[in-house]
Amino acid sequence: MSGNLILILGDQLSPELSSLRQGDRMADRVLMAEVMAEATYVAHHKKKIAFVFSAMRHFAQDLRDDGWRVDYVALDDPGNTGTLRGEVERALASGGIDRVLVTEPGEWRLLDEMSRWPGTDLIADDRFIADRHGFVRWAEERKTLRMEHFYRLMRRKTGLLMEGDQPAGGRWNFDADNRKPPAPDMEVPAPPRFAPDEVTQAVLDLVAKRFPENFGTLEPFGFAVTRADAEAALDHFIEHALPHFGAYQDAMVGGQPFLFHAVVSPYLNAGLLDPLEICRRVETAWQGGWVPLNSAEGFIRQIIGWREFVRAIYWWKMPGYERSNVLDASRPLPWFYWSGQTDMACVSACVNQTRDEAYAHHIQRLMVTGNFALLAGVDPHALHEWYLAVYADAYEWVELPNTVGMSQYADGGLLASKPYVASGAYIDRMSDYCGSCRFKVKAKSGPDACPFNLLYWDFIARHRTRLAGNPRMGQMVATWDRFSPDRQQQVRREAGAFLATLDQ
Ligand code: FAD
Ligand code: DLZ
Repeated sequence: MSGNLILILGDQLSPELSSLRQGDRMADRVLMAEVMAEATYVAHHKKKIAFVFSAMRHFAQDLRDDGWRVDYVALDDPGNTGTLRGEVERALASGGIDRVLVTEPGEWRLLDEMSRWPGTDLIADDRFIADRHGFVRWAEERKTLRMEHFYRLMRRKTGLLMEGDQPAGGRWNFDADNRKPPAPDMEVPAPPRFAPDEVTQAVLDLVAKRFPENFGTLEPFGFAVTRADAEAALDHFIEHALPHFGAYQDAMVGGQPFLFHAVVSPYLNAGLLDPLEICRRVETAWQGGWVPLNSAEGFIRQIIGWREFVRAIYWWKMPGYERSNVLDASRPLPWFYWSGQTDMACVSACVNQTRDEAYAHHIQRLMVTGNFALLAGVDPHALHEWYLAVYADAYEWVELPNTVGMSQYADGGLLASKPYVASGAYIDRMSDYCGSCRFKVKAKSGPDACPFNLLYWDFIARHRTRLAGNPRMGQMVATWDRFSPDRQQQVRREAGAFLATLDQ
């Protein structure tokens, strides 16, 4: 008897996956494979590899329990060829296979490769709300792209937080009520941690043995690796953290890596949770009076707005987007992005937390590590490889546009309407990092000046011509222009001296 081979990748762990929906439990075989090519195309954080392998192993068992015949190739299995192509060829060599079915992979490099595999059908990945082909038609009709316009379409398409054709509460966006600095007495709920079972423990041993030099602390390991546990994590978030999510979305507190964030991106991106289901549960919590509208709306916007928007841009602009560099930034990534050893307390805290948790929340990524790299002129491609490696939720379709577009302005403003740069004052307002820093956030120049202060004005000066033409940056350029020549020279000299220390 013959049938198809359904190849399922490490971020396709969804029972309703399009390839499974086309398959037949009786005739077809599922193939899942841990391969060195995927585990090493960037030097992933140890926790990320452990999360993906353990979630894959649990999902394979779920499929078996559901009546599928699953061939699972573990990394240490004798004969493992090391590549997805090699594993598919091995399966084909055993005979009885008509076609290979794969839901389209989330990264362009794999889609490009698989589109050249013989006998292979690539099936659209419909776990997203926006149709990426439809997005291109929509985008090409406009002069400028703004997420807010796209988001309104997604609200109308899903009906989330809608009252007829109008947004619930009379506004599309409640960010004016958000972005509060951390309150000194706020109580922060810890997200649940899941003790490793035997399957996860075997994976932890494997990762410790095979990837000893990779960045990151492997244990304690507390990620959910099953759908049931991912749902428990979501429930915990909705009950304990979501009510404060909106207000403190941009806050940063030393020793509190998660604050009121959901910490669901690894589960969502691997397929353990479904974006629309998450949003419907959040909407229900708002309807039940459990969650204020500013939190529910802010959260839903991240998922049906930003997450979908960056994915659509990725597929529209790939290949080529990964080499965007309109600001000609070329500095190598400073070593402290790996070691955490820098006197800048904010950068050190974010890198150390990243090392320990394979997690940082959005503002830590955007306004600390991203902001510093942009101000310092770090090569966006080197930074992209860092973000892709160090976070448990990182896949190129979501990481690359966030890094190259949103954080580094390397696409010239396609994704973000202005460069996300800020001086130390922003970090001081939104965090408690500066209190313990050896630099003085209030000092604008001199040996104790916060490097973000020096680099901010140096950045404005270096890119003055481009920024002067941006309506959201013109005021800062005008402020720089009003600095006395002596002050301008001092800032540039001190910024240059600081930047030189990065290259040593
Ligand atoms: P919450 O703050 O609780 O938000 C809820 C959900 O909204 C997230 O789980 C995520 O699915 C979605 N979301 C929020 N912001 C974004 C966004 N900008 N883009 C896409 N989805 C968003 N997110 C990833 O999933 N993978 C990445 O590799 C990734 N790389 C990033 C790199 C940079 C430089 C920046 C600035 C952001 C990046 N993000 C990435 C977006 C965001 O930082 C994470 O989605 C978020 O921190 C995940 O934590 P959370 O689940 O607690 O999110
Ligand atoms: C991230 C990852 C890792 C570390 N390992 C594997 C693997 O061994 N096998 C696999 O099928 N998938 C893995 N993944 C996820 C893939 O890299 C992901 O499917 C592609 O990057 C497409 O998004």
